[in-house]
Amino acid sequence: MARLLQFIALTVATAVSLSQYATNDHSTWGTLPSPDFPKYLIDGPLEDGIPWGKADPSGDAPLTGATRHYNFVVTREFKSPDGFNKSVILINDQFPGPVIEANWGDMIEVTVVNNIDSPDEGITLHWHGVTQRKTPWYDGVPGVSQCPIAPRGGRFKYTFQADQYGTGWYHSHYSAQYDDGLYGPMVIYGPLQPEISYEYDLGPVMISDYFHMSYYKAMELTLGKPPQPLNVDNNLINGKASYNYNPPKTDSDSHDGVGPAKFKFHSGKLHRLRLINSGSLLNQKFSIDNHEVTVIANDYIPVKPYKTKVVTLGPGQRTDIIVNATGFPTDAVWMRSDIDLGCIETTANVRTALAAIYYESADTTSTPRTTGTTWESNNCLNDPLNQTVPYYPLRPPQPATVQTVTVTVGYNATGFILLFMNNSSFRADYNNPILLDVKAGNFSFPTEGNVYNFGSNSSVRLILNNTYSNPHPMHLHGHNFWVLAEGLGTWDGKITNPSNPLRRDTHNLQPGTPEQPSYVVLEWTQDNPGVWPFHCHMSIHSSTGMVFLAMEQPELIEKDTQIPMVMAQTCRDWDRFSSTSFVDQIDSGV
Ligand SMILES: *[C@@H]1O[C@H](CO)[C@@H](O)[C@H](O)[C@H]1NC(C)=O
Ligand SMILES: *[C@@H]1O[C@H](CO)[C@@H](O)[C@H](O)[C@H]1NC(C)=O
Ligand SMILES: *[C@@H]1O[C@H](CO)[C@@H](O)[C@H](O)[C@H]1NC(C)=O
Ligand SMILES: *[C@@H]1O[C@H](CO)[C@@H](O)[C@H](O)[C@H]1NC(C)=O
Ligand SMILES: *[C@@H]1O[C@H](CO)[C@@H](O)[C@H](O)[C@H]1NC(C)=O
Ligand SMILES: *[C@@H]1O[C@H](CO)[C@@H](O)[C@H](O)[C@H]1NC(C)=O
Ligand SMILES: *[C@@H]1O[C@H](CO)[C@@H](O)[C@H](O)[C@H]1NC(C)=O
Ligand SMILES: *[C@@H]1O[C@H](CO)[C@@H](O)[C@H](O)[C@H]1NC(C)=O
Ligand SMILES: *[C@@H]1O[C@H](CO)[C@@H](O)[C@H](O)[C@H]1NC(C)=O
Ligand SMILES: [Cu+2]
Repeated sequence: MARLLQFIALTVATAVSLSQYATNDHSTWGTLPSPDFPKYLIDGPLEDGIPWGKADPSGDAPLTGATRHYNFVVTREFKSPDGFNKSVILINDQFPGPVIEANWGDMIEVTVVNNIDSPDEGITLHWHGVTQRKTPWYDGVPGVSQCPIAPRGGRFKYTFQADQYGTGWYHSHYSAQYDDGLYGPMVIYGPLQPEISYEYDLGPVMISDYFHMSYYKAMELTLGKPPQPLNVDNNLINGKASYNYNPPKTDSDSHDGVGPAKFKFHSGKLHRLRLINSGSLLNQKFSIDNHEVTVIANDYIPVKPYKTKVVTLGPGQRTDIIVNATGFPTDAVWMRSDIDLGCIETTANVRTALAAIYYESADTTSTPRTTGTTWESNNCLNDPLNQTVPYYPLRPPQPATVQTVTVTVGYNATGFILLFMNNSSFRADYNNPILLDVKAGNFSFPTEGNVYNFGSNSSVRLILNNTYSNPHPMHLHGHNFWVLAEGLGTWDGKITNPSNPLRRDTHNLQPGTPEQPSYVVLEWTQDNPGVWPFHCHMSIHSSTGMVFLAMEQPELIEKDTQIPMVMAQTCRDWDRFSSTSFVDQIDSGV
């Protein structure tokens, strides 16, 4: 299965023929000078020199008392991020969206206004990896935790604690809408492993596979009879790429030489980069030519630092790295991310996302001439479980309940090819969020809600059995899970690093077959009452139903939590909108 893939040197035009406004509007991601993010945000007196004080780095978030306010106005505009003119979604006129910054323990308040009107569509924002403890209402999943925010001025304020620290992102959870650009990064400052230090924080590096067609069109093809495989048109870094096919493609609606994202390195200094796979489909292999990188965190979990040349990122995953700028002051090198096409039947016009890194004395109008490193496709897995060890150990308990769920591909009653979890393909009801039903004491969920009631069990162990020949970056809301084991066939019951297994919020499950399924064994503690989606983060897979809802401590949701007024108001607004406009829910809805 593993194949040795050689990088092909790509020709990239140096001429920049489109303005920043034409490609990314007001966004400055990927332009020089590189941002230098702070180590923490200062406001008010600092306890012990840092806002989170003496909080245990592996414990619950402290309460800093600070609130970070953001206003997001969401619109649709024609932009040409890679030279191709497309209707994309902007936040505050930016593609991709602006950063949300907070210190660990702060409150974050984001007021979202949906000004989309061409065509009218709802939106939600999900804060990937934030556990939303005590605020399950603000998880941002339509039909699960809320009704969509109605178009033409609908407004919703999300309020939640920055209860994790490190690198994250937010994105729409409405259909596959984030493919059109409704996403952005989150940086939450917090404790750093004592042996780690760095001089510069270059901030988020968002890597996105990218379609020139709209997400809606992509879903139409995916849900066609028969389904059409998708072609990935480009691979963006911080919303930028050149659109120079090799051989060049003549396309009446495209321009040459938009130019890649740019970053600055300072020779001899250590730089932190916050890698995010914000794409919808493909596994990415990230590297920096002629440089080794040190991995310090996966998702929101710090790990024992280790060196590598290539970082693997499935959609939804993040990896924080430290890079020593060991080159000469005049050097220019490529940062690159290769699509791993080894385990999925998608085609791609562009395999490699490129961004230019210029050392302090390099000519920033020149094009780097470096070549990439080689990597081996390991069946779309992340790094081996025994290599990635959480820095702050946490031992999983004996599980209170163990469940197996099997992923299959099949037909629904009207003959569409969909994905099934234990024989049931998920579909959301935008007008009837399950969490609000639970709060109202209504437990008669529709079958296609795929609600698994784990009740008051203190912990859940899940064996996910995959018979489908695609990888799945599996993501659980509301939790970091332990990854106890992974493999092909039947789990032998052995746990990797039993006293401190890998933890994160998204993990790649490898492809399987009906004869030899692949599996991953996950576990989490039930310390967060809510209704938490567990789903594949590839948008075509969650859109075709590869989702279940882990219902946790429903009796506590019913009795102990205060539901904000805005939840019912948002549903009333959505009901009014959807009663007068046809809502074309083309897919599972999430
Ligand atoms: C992009 O396409 C839209 C719709 O066809 C058009 O109105 C707009 O002028 C185009 N923009 C550019 C830069 O070509
Ligand atoms: C970074 O690289 C420089 C050489 O360019 C070296 O002198 C320095 O010791 C390295 N720093 C670390 C922390 O490895
Ligand atoms: C991890 O496991 C693999 C396969 O069992 C083994 O070859 C490798 O040496 C192990 N690595 C570590 C760091 O223990
Ligand atoms: C999935 O199906 C298997 C086999 O029928 C069953 O044992 C298991 O309980 C089901 N999982 C859930 C969460 O209901
Ligand atoms: C089958 O799936 C398609 C596509 O999601 C959907 O439009 C159709 O309503 C589904 N049919 C049934 C009977 O659920
Ligand atoms: C799914 O349905 C098939 C056919 O009815 C049945 O054989 C199989 O056991 C079911 N699988 C699960 C996991 O429930
Ligand atoms: C309970 O929820 C179901 C499914 O969402 C809905 O059809 C039903 O009308 C609800 N019942 C009540 C009494 O609200
Ligand atoms: C524990 O979870 C199982 C499903 O996995 C459920 O059937 C059972 O009722 C739960 N137990 C309690 C005490 O909630
Ligand atoms: C996993 O899926 C395969 C293929 O459908 C099935 O034979 C096997 O029983 C499943 N394993 C479990 C533990 O459900
Ligand atoms: Cu998947």
